Amino acid sequence: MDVKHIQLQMHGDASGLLVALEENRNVPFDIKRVYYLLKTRSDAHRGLHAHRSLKQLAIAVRGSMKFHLDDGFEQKEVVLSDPAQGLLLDSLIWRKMYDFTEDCVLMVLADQLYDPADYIRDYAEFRRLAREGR
Ligand code: T46
Repeated sequence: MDVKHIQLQMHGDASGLLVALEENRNVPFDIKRVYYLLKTRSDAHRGLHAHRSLKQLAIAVRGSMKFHLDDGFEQKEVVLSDPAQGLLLDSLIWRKMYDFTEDCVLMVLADQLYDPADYIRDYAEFRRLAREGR
């Protein structure tokens, strides 16, 4: 599976660091929505779904967490722990998020507004759609 990371530029001076996110520049889509997950329990398993068409970029701006990604053929574990590294989450990728550190803040940029109809929550349906797409 081709897992795409985006390396973000850290602008730093003696007083601290800054990372800028710009649509269709370092973020490869129109940014329609931003949300973040925080205070996630370390034993929580979130996600457990795929999206029909949503594209997203996830950044652990603080702390660390893991993604289990599945494209219907292969599975991969990805650790996010670097605020200068974005993980591109394409459509039709089943994801589970887990192992959040207590301080973790996971920020996600999305190319669409929130739409519950875009979620695929049944793994068998996801796998069928993912395999039909190839
Ligand atoms: C994803 C992973 C990485 C909203 O009202 N608006 C929103 O934009 C979102 C994302 C969620 N919600 C509500 C819906 C639920 O009542 O927030 C609650 C928690 O959402 P959910 O259970 O979908 O959260 P996660 O952490 O399982 O998944 C989220 C995103 O939903 C999903 O698109 O890819 O983070």
